[in-house]
Amino acid sequence: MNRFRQTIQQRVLILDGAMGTMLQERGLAPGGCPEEMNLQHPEVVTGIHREYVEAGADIVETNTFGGSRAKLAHYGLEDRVVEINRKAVELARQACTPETFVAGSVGPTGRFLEPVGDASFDEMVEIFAEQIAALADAGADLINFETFLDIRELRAGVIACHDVCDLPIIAQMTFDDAGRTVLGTPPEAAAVTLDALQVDVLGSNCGLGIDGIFSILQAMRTVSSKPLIAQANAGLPVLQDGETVFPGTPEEMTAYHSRLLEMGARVIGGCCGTTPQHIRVMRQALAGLDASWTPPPRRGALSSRAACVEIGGAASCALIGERINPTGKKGYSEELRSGKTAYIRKEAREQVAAGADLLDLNCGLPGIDEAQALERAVFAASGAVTTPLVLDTSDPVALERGLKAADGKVLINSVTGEARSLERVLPLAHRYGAAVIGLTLDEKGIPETAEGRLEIARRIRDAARAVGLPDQDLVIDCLTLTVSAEQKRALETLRALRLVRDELGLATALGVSNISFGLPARPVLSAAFFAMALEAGLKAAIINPKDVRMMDAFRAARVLLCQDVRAEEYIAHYAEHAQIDSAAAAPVQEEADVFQRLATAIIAGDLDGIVSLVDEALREGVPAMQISNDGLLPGLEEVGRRFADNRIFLPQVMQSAETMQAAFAHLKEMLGGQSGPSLGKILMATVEGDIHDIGKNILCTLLENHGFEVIDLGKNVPAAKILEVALEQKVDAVGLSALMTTTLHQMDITLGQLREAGIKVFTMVGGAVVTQEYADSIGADVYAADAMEAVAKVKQILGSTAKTQ
Ligand code: THG
Repeated sequence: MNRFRQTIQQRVLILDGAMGTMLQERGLAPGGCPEEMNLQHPEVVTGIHREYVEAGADIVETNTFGGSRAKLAHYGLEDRVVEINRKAVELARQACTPETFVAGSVGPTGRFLEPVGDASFDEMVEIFAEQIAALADAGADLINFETFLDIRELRAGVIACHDVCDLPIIAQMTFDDAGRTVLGTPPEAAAVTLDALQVDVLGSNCGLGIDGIFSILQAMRTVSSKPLIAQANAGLPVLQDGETVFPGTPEEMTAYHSRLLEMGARVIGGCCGTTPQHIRVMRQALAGLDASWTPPPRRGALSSRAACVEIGGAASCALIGERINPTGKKGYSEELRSGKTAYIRKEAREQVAAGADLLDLNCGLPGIDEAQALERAVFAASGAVTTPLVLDTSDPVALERGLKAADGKVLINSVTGEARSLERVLPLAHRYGAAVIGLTLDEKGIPETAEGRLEIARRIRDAARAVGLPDQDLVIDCLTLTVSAEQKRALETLRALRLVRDELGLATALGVSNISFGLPARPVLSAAFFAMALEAGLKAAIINPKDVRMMDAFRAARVLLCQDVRAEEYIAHYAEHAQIDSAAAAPVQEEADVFQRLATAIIAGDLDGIVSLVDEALREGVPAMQISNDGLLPGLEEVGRRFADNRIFLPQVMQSAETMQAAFAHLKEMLGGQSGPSLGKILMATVEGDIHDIGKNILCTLLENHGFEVIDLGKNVPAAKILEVALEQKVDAVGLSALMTTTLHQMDITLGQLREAGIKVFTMVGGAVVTQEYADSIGADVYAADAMEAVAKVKQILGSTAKTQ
């Protein structure tokens, strides 16, 4: 194995500091070409390298940051690329010990790519290839891409590097304090894109101090399992007496070392303002730290310039908008012929607004230059939205043009099990850092059975592994065939989804709407099939997100499959006054007094935080009774009001109730098992013959939360049993629930028996089929439409009467 790759597995390496600022300090190259110093003042450059090596740097960087043809052209040096880069490696090597690594530094070209600028992608690749080949030929141990702002330019650089050598690659972008590069890329999107391009180490240099770089790496770590690099500036530059000064002390720069190591930073260096003294202290700080690190599991994801989307694994099914496809669309077809892009931009925006996570781009139309059309489509869609793209083409030439035009990691749609397709498409996916949809068909067509499709999926998987594509970057399309032709095929497709998931552990995709070709009311059928496919584990769905039925099916299925936790997204979308109450979601303010914070925690359903909050109140000397009355209960009352106003819904009420229960349980424990004074004793039961108890259980929980003692007799409870317990326990109230019309009369019977036995308790009835009229007709004291209303009414009545009994 390569020495650098082996070494970063074993220990953390220190990379030297700032060539640029060091040269400036020596009064060299002010306004001139820093790289020319390699030729004019070689001893100064080597001297700087030597200072860093003596201070303990494991890696020194060549003085070639601006050593590309495009950059050197500013000084008329464009024909001396090889000479300057070769010399730079030699100068660095002269300062090295046998263990020291020489990293060839490569910076941006200063040119802009089409369509914004005039450089084509191929030209950009050539510019980088020339410089990197020179560095590699001269014996650099690795290549360090630094200070990139344009992710697409960096893509070109990394691809060029793979083209000309096998050297390990470090790839770094520079972010501002808002967490994006100047051209709009956040660290997550950068990491997904670079990870797919098979760099060895990724991270961030310059722009920020170590605290800022640390946050950037944290964000990168959420999506990538690669080793990381931190190359922070020595603090943020300040102007002192007309001079730029980097104020960060060596000690400040080492304060993050242990956290960086834990996160998997395997190279730590400095950027502007980092002196040999900084490197010396960093080296010492590293000595005592545990350098072992196990990479986290890989995750599947796609990216654009400005965003990334997880795919497969625990992620929700990704919705791929299908509408940029000329099938059956005359307007778009005409546009493809005339080279316009208005339809693409409009559909991109509308599909994303409707909920698309990814956009499928299909430009396949007979008689047009598909490569040019796909390139244009990629530029148009990338300009209109930030959604990652899916390139839908069977033409490898068009595919490659699209891959060059893309800013991030795209999904190729698609490769098949045919040898010819595998040979042409998979190497493109690998070279351009893309994921691939694999269609389960081959030279013999589409297998009838799910097992046949599984076999092809396995073959595609093996071929993908052979070119170095990880399983996470493969999505298997089990193929939707129209159900109107052969009805049993739909079930076979669904079975194939499960097989591919369970046998191969791969993510699956479907062109869902194909199911309904040739039948009326297509969305009806497509939506039902979609829901079934989601249950079978579908991870990417090519659909029309503007079709309300499809999105309805999606949101509903996510609730039923427990993917939309507490149905929050469902509620946010369908509730009349939409959005979950923002106050409930707002973080608890530190300044608020403990009672307000208790109330807010109950409203927000903060199950994780409530116990420590109760402890805090107890520590402040607040009596348990007051914690309950002035903190918890006002919170729960607010929950009731919001529920009544349709601002929140049952899942949130239950979350608040659980939080309340946790608070009470803890209070009780702290008080040595005593409960507080009860507001009254309530017997609760679902009547005989009825086995529904959800509503009753909710009410029991809420009543307990509000300080009542509840005796819950459960469901299917005979009148005699209710009578017996009511007498024995001397309850203050009896609450009865029924959810079926067939069991409603049991309420009448039970209340009748209570009256006959002379038990004068307060009675309450409720349940789906119960109405105020019915409650009146059987002589119940109170009817409540839901649990919250029941609590309010019970409190009103028992709150005053219970105490006098
Ligand atoms: N698997 C994969 N990719 C695919 C498919 C697949 N790409 C293409 C297709 N199938 C998915 N995309 C579409 C796009 C449009 C339609 C269906 C699937 C469609 N068009 C209507 C028609 O042809 O009548 C026009 C509708 C309109 O005008 O809105 O239905 O299976 N990997």
